[in-house]
Amino acid sequence: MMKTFADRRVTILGLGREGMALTRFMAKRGAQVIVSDRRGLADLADEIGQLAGLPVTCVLRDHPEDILETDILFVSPGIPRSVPIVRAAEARGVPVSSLTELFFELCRAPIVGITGSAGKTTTTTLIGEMLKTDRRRKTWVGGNIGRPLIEEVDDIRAGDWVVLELSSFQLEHLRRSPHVAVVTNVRPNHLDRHGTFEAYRDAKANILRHQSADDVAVLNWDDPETRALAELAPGRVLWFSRREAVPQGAFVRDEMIVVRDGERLVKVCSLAEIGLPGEHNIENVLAAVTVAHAVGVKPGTMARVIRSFRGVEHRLELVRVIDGVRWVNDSIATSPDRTIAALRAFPEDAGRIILLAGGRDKHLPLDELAREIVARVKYLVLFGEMAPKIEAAVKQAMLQANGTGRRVPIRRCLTLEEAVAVAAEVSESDDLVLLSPSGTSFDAFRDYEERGRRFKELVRRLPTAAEVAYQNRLARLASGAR
Ligand code: UMA
Repeated sequence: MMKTFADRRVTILGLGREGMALTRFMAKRGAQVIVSDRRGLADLADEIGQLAGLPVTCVLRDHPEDILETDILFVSPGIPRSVPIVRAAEARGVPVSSLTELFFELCRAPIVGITGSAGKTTTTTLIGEMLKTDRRRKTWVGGNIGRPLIEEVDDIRAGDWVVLELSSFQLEHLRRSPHVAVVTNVRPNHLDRHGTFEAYRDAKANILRHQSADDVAVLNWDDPETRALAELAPGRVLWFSRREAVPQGAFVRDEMIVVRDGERLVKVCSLAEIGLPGEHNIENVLAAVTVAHAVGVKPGTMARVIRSFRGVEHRLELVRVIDGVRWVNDSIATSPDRTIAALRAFPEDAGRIILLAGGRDKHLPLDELAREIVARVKYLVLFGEMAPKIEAAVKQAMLQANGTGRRVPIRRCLTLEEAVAVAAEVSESDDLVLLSPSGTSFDAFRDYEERGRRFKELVRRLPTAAEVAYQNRLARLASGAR
C-alpha cells in the first residue's frame, strides 16, 4: 500500500469515528480527500463542522460513482464490502483498504491485537494496564475499543507497545496480523453482516493468518473453535484455560492463576483477588496474563493490576445504588451471548434481576437467552426494535418449561427512557437492574456508548424514596396552602 499521501487522491467511505480520524489524518498529510456518507447534513452537522477549514470534499446522502476517481478507497468497518460502491471500486481496479490496515503499515511499534466474540474489550484494557504498569515502554491502547490511533501514529516509537482491540469487521479483509494475536473465543455473532458462522470465523482468523514465525498467538484452550485456529498459526502458540492445565500458558491450579513457561510454573495471584464478577472474567484475566508473561511483565505487576482492576465503562458497570437497588450498565452487550454472560455473572442474584433488553436485531438465535431469562430474571423490560422477538422467545421458553419454570412478567416499552421508568417502578430493595440489551444500539443511538451514557444519565436522575416522599410532602403543603 502507498505510504505517502501528499497530493494523492483519497476517498473515505463513512464519516463515523474512523472516517473522521482518517479524514483529518489524510488532510494533514496533504492528500486530496473526498469523504462520503449515506447520511445527510442534518445528521452530520457536528462532523462537518469539525472538518471546516480542511481541504476536504464531503459527498453526503449517497455514494455516487464519481467518488471513485481516486487512488485509493478506505472503507469504515461498519460498511460491508458487498455494498455497490465498493463492488464498483473493485471492478475498476481501485485499491480498497481500511484505517486498520493503514495503521498496521505505518506503525513502528509491535502490536498486540485482541479479538473474540466476547471479552475483547476487558482483555484489551487489562493487557494495556499491565503493560502500562510495567513502565518499561510507553503503551498505546486503541482500535475497536473506540480510539482509532491513526492520528497518533507518528508519535508511536519503535520501542513502544500498541494494544489494539480488533473486531471481525476490522479483521475481515485485513492483510496484516499483529505480533501478538489473542483470540478470547469464537461464538456466533454478527451473522447479519458475515452471513455464516464460517465466514465470521474466517474473518477472525486473519488476526493470526499473516503472522510470521517469530510471532505469538494466544488462544483459548477451552473453546474448540478457538483451539482449532492453532492450525493456521505460523508462529508460537500459547494457551489459556479455566479448566485444564495447558502445555504452555496460563491456567488455574488450586484456586491460583499460574503460568507454565517451559518447565517452570509461575504463580500470579489467587482467583479471589480478581475484582471482576463472572467466570468469563477469569478467562479474560488468564488471556491477559499469558500475553503479559510472554512479553516479560513480572507476576507481581500483573497481580497488582488484577487486584485493582474494576472493569470497563459500559461493561457490567455499577452506576448507582438507590434504596438498595443496584443499577448496572452493560450496554456493550450487543448479542444474546453477552447478555447470557451478564446474567450468569451474578449467580447469587438469580430471581432478583430486572433485565432491560432490546435494541436492533442481529438475527442471532434467542432460545438459550430465553431459557436463561426464565431461570434468572424477576422482571423483563423490553425496548427498541427487537422487543417483540425477545418477548416471543421468552414466552416460548416458558411454555417449554411446562409450568416447571417461573413465569417472568414482561413489559414492552418503546424507548430506553420508558424502560428505565418501568424498572424504577417495579424494583425493590436488593434487586439488580441490569441493562444488557442483546441487540445493537443502532435503532436509537449512535453506538452502544451513547446508549450506555444515556442510561447512566437517566439512572442518575432517578429520585430516591426519601426525595419522592419529600416532594410529595411539599406538594401536599402547597395544595393545602392554596
Ligand atoms: N455508512 C455509510 N454507508 C453505508 C453504511 C454506513 O456511509 O453503507 C456510514 C454511517 O452513516 C456512519 C458511518 O458509516 O456515519 C459509520 O461507520 P462505522 O459503522 O464503521 O462506525 P465508526 O464510528 O467509524 O466506528 C467504528 C466501529 N464501528 C463498527 O464497527 C460498527 C467502532 O466499533 C470502533 O470503536 C471505531 O470504528 C474505532 O475503530 C463499535 C462497534 O460496535 C464500538 N463494534 C462492533 C462490536 O464491537 O461488536 C464490531
